Amino acid sequence: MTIHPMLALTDEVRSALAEARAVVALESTIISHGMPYPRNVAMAREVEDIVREGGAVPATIAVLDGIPRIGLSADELELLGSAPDVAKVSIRDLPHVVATRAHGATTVASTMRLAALAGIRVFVTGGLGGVHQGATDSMDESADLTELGRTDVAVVCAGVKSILDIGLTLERLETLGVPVVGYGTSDFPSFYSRTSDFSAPLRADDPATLAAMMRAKWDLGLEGGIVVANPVPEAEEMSRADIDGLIATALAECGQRGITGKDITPFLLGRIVELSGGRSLETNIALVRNNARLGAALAVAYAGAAPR
Ligand code: PSU
Ligand code: MN
Repeated sequence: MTIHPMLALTDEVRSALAEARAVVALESTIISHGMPYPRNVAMAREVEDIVREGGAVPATIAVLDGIPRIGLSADELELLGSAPDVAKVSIRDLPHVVATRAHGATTVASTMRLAALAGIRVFVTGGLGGVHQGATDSMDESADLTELGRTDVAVVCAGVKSILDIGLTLERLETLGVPVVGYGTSDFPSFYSRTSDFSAPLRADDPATLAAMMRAKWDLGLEGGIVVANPVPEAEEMSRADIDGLIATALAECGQRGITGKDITPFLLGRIVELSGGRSLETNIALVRNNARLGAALAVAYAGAAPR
């Protein structure tokens, strides 16, 4: 397949795609706005290694100097994780960051779109954006949801955090026609915890089933993504009682300080790390590692199953 001329691919990613080998896209907002430096950069490198160990090629996606990059060098990862002028770039922000030749870290939504442009169908992240608490007034819904409704990429995540309204997020995904699959679980996970108040709408217990779902969806012409909700490993999970208290405190502070829009998620994540004494960061890193292992296995299964 021909690669979009505005994208810059690393040699590793370019040859993997040319040979139809397994490739896993990774997002960059989680690096720049989701975790503190230098743990963020260490996490990003480690996750790339996990994907390689799983037999796939990692493609961390970001915009540098206005150029959408599919795959980053070690220096580029460092820049992204440490430079203060890296914008959080969702779909609506892509034209500006490209036109002004700026740096941008891509969210789930914009990473999905760039991955699909490059021909990558499997994407690993930590948590999805969704419908925010209080959205009936604020109308604050992440563009991650609308993107899942239209772009053909399977997204491996650890479910949805209760900084969001999990029930409304699941409702919106249903409306958008997005399959939401619990991996090895019938519970819908809530990022820091293996469960939530909600069941997973669908369940799969092995990568082959997920890969077959991807083929079935797109062969039927059903455009859009699939959410693979992979619960955090038991040893690393936080109790819902513990985390819900911290989230409530952080949400109240967010309201008091008048933080709105795209700044809400980074603020809440940072405050939860502080309020938990660093515990939530360890859980966050553990779940991303776990997602990278599954994402690699899924990309390998899909590459094996897919005549492209
Ligand atoms: N959840 C996390 N870490 C993150 C994000 C969400 O645990 O870094 C980021 C992702 O990039 C996600 C974005 O796509 O936040 C959603 O932001 P918004 O609600 O502004 O679309
Ligand atoms: Mn928003």
